Amino acid sequence: MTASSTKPLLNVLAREKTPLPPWWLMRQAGRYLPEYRAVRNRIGSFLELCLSPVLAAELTMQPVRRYGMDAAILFSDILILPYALGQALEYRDGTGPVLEALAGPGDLGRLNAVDVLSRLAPVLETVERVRGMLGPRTALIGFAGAPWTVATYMVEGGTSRDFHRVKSWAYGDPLGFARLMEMLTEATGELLAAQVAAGAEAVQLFDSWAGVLPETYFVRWVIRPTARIVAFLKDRYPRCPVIGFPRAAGVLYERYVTETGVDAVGLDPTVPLGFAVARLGGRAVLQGNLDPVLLLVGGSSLEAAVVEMRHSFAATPWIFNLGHGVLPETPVENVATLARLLAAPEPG
Ligand code: 1CP
Repeated sequence: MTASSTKPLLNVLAREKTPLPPWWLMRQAGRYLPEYRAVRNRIGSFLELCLSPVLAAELTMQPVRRYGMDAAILFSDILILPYALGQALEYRDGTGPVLEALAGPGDLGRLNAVDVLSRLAPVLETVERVRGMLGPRTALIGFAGAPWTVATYMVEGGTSRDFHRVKSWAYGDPLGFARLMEMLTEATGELLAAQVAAGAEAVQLFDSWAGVLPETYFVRWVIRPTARIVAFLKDRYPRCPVIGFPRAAGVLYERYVTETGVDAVGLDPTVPLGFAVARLGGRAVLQGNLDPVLLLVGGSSLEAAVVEMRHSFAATPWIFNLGHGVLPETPVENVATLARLLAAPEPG
């Protein structure tokens, strides 16, 4: 991959050296920003926000305007795909997303993959709008949930503690579950390709619940669908970098990186920096992995962690990020401090 662009994020994704680590934050748009809360309070429904291109583009730009991150990430949600497949979805304050749960293969008839992209036209319009709003140094990242993580929400009906419904289906009826996963794998590839066609310059696959599966099932439901999506995208857009985020995958990060073909890998906060550099850095660009609570706490703990990361990752292509999303309670001034720490020519 050859980038040499004006955008540091794309250069690092092509394994080029940059004077400073490029950075962005998962969930960089959201409740910690007063300007987000102002829009959110005005528009009652989160789903409506995701499907309003003018507002969603504005929300995508908010953190970039305030802090100058090296990337904007499309304002949308991973559950927009089940919604577009026809599954009832609601976001409730306090509880999070609530979906009309799929109990088994008999419920697959409720889903319709045929017109998914036309139902997601507003999301693609948001991508186009944001591309027209960004400066020459800022890259636009598109995203989707990885099939396993999206399936957990579709089968559990929301966030889960033990994943017993989705695991019971996946382990007990692998052929029936494969039909759901096939549908998600195809639709996710199409959605990401459409985002690239609309102007996304890199894409991230969020597999937030990758870490709950034993190895056999991790290979089947995390690695294989991801590898298929990466191959599909590379076939259509060979130069578009793919970032995979198999959160909490532990030592299985290594198989994920070797077997999926992702260009870059998002590290959760528990991945030791030495392990990441030695075992993953040769194969994939590293991204991560500050504990979001350190950003919330700020002060000397935040500074020490950033200094340690900059030293540990100095010799490897690396994108600074959190190891998971920004917490809503994070003080806005801590993010400004982080931006200053990352802009200092010497790590400290
Ligand atoms: O204002 C509100 O109440 C909505 C809060 C919110 C926001 C701002 C949700 C609900 N989603 C989002 C946006 C979002 N979600 C983005 C936008 C871009 C950005 O990062 O700034 C992205 C990339 C996501 C991805 C997402 N949604 C993930 C993967 C990342 C992760 O956090 O693990 C997941 C799991 C979701 C599902 C989701 N969406 C929203 C909630 C409350 C949840 C459930 C989270 C859970 O199960 O714990």
